[in-house]
Amino acid sequence: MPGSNTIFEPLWVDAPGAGDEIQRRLQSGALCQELANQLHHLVRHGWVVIPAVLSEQEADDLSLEIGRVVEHPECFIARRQREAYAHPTSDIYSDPTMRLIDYHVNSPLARQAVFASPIKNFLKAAFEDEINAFQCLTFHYGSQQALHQDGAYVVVSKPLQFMASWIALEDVTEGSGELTYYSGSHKLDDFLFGKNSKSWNPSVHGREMHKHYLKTLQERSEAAGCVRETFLARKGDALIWASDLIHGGGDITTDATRRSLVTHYCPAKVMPNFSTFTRYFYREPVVEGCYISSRHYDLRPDRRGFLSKWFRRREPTIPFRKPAFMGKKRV
Ligand SMILES: O=C(O)CCC(=O)C(=O)O
Repeated sequence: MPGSNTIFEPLWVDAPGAGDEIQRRLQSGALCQELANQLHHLVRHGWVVIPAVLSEQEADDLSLEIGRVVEHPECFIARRQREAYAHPTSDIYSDPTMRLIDYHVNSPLARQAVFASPIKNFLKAAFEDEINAFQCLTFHYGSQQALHQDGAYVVVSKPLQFMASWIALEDVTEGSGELTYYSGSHKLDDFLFGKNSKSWNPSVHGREMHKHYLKTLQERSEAAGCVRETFLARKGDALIWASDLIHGGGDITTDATRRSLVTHYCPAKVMPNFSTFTRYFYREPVVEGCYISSRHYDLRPDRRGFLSKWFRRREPTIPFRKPAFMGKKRV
């Protein structure tokens, strides 16, 4: 559970007594043994590995497809961390700071990965609700992102009620900027920006407070006895983490790529903050009980995209959408 002093409403798996509750659900037959083990791991450590959510072939297909986004740059969004949004150029395969944003909108393969059955079953049990995959990033290289908690930047109506998955699209090698995290750090007390915010708003809280926040994360984790670990994933493995887990991208010391897909999910009853300022907020159904939404694309059913030659050969197919919002101004 997050620090017992949290002022935010947790998911049941983050609440006091979650371990006992998992056992009760196991005994009543509401949870199978495998899910109960995964949930116990999440409760204790703030993260859990689910191996082989994608086959090698599925991971390769997705990588190949990502390798072709520059054929339709107008339909995709890329961004260097905290810089302006842009359409992708071949930089996305050479610049380690580049990532594609909301790739799940235009890719059936990404949607299948995001809602691969073992991930879907786990999140359904943890959320006790339908699932909304509301943000999705692809990485070609390690991000080298500083240690952080997602809630500082990913804003939803209940700040503790979302999770992330990290799916390896290739075997991860040492020195490629492996995902790194302080195990158990999701139990630290809240860091509050201002009086009551888990998210950092630069114009309200200022850059100094952000620097201070980043500086405290390692100190607080180590003072609490949390151990730093890395995820040396095999192709197709996934790691799921709780919103408050302190994590980031390790240092890159080799030329190796580290292709991966990262998704943020919330229960359907929790609202991503962008629903308050994009007039087109919509949850598009993908498979039973699973939806996607996007800050950047208008997914409403009457806003059809066009069928790309890419996807005509695949079933089921979806039309390509062009971004409606590149993050420059509010719509
Ligand atoms: O993949 C990484 O290196 C870090 C990803 C991450 O921290 C995030 O998406 O929140």
